[in-house]
Amino acid sequence: GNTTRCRLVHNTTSESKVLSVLEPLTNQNFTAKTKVADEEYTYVFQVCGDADGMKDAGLVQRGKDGKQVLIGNYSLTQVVRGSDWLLLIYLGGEKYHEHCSKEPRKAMIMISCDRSKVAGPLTVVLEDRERDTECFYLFELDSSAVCP
Ligand code: M6D
Repeated sequence: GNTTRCRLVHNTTSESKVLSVLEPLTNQNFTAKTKVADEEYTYVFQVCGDADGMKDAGLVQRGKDGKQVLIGNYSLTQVVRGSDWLLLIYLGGEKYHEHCSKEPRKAMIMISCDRSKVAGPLTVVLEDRERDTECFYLFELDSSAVCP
């Protein structure tokens, strides 16, 4: 299936199996907008596919000027599943210039069980860039795909 296009950082059978539950969410862009102070962005997310048409990008940030910033790459994926949720992590985004010790950006997408919807909408929780390392962009999405 399409979820095999994601490359897992830790390539184990159990992790691939977890990822495969997201098969119904592949081949579509999920978008969300944010405005914090004077910063306005559109985020585009895909499950194991080119978000916003950017190659290897699973999560892209677009500014008002249309400039794309890679937040996370689906060729560097991690996934964790609990009873009624799944956390998808995309690593290897564009490096910060000033924040977070100039580390690469990273996206975390928390997908929670909701039997009433196939998927969506995508919501932006926050970007935490006020720390030395391990900064992240956090998103949420509801989907029946992760229900027990
Ligand atoms: C902007 C956006 C913000 C990010 C900021 C980091 O373009 O991607 O989400 O926090 O860049 O700025 P620096 O200067 O640390 O690269």
